[in-house]
Amino acid sequence: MKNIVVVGSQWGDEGKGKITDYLAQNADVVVRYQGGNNAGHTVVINNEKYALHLLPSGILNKNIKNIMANGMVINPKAFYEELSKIKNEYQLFVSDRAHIVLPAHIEMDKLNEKTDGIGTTNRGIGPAYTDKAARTGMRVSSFINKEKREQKIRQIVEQKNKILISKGKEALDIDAIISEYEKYAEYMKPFVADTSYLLNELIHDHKVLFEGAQGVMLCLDHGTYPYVTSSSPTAASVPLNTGIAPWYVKGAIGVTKAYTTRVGSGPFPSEMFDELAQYIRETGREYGTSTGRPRRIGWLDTVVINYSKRVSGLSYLAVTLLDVLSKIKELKIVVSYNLDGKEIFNVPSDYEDFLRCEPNFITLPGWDEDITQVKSFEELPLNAQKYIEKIEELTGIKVAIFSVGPDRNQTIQRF
Ligand code: 2SA
Ligand code: MG
Repeated sequence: MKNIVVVGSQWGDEGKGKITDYLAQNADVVVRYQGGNNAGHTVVINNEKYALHLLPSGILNKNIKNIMANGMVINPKAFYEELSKIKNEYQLFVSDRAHIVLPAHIEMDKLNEKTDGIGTTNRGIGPAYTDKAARTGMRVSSFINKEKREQKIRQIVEQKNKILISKGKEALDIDAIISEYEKYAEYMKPFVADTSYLLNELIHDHKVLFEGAQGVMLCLDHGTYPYVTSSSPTAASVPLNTGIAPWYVKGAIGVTKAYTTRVGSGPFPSEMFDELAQYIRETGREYGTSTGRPRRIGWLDTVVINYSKRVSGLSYLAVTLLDVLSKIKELKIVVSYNLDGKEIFNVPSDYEDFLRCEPNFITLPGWDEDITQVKSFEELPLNAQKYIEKIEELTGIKVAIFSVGPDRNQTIQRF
């Protein structure tokens, strides 16, 4: 399929990076369209490990054009640090309309966390998008212009300093930021482009892969508000966040773990708290790549997947970390919730209602075999095949890809 989006269909960390890396082998262009360095995944190539937070997943392939689109918020220091570690040749374009994350946004994020308890990544993402919506933010095009940059930094940091001081925090040194950030601006300048223009030129005769960060349940509009991120990880947000017509997007691969995880606070009906949760956490190495936080663990929830399908659009599913479920005797899948004595099949808009939802499960027999070397669907133990087929039945979406380990060759495409 040409011009497809990879979206997380749960609460992030579904293994989008691995699926994007796999699909990028056939892509000409990879586009990040929202979020910033709150995302995170590791790519292993030739035994070399790269932690990507901000950069598109195609950055390690010199033939791929990588675009950081207008919907992103970019921390210039993180940009500098991440990109200067990339030793291979690469092609990168940064949108002149993307917004800039400053140290003051990070301080505000930390401050807000104390009262809001969202469990953010403390990367300044929410406050940077707040400034964007309030029309007080700084775009990349201003950032690379010395005069505009200095004026904007002064404006933004002065305003945040007032709040920080009122909360008993230390004010940030504006002149020090201005002088440090000059270096990052000069570094970023050669990559800056009108990426909407560029993408519109490319999209007709190139294969474009749009790379979502986080997951649909963390969407500012459709997620478990206020326990969400401040952008939209849905496939539906791609046109707006990249500057293309909606009809250029041909489909979406919804990535889902074979179970569910969540970091940060907020409702999570299928969450488990027993030793099995700990077992899955250790077996699946369920710790945040950006912050190292242990992830909360739960059973697969098809109410969530069906909801993601509706609000984002999911043409196919990619089921990751199937190997982690090996050796578990019985596997549960959420098929509906009970809320106030009624069975519901949808995600309630009020997070407090969602918190009160009691999941209804079906139970499937597990499998004992190690499946990490499996190369096709047919090689999977019968119960693993049935597990996949049950997901298809409950969601009405075909599982086109599944993965049985972190390596590129442990990702298996069925059709
Ligand atoms: P923020 O920082 O404002 O975006 O946080 C708001 C909520 O969004 C969640 N969030 C994430 N959830 C899962 N993975 C994320 N990225 C990193 C990763 C996380 C990490 O890929 O591993 O390393 O801890 C991510 N980014 C944001 C966050 O937990 C809040 O619930
Ligand atoms: Mg991640």
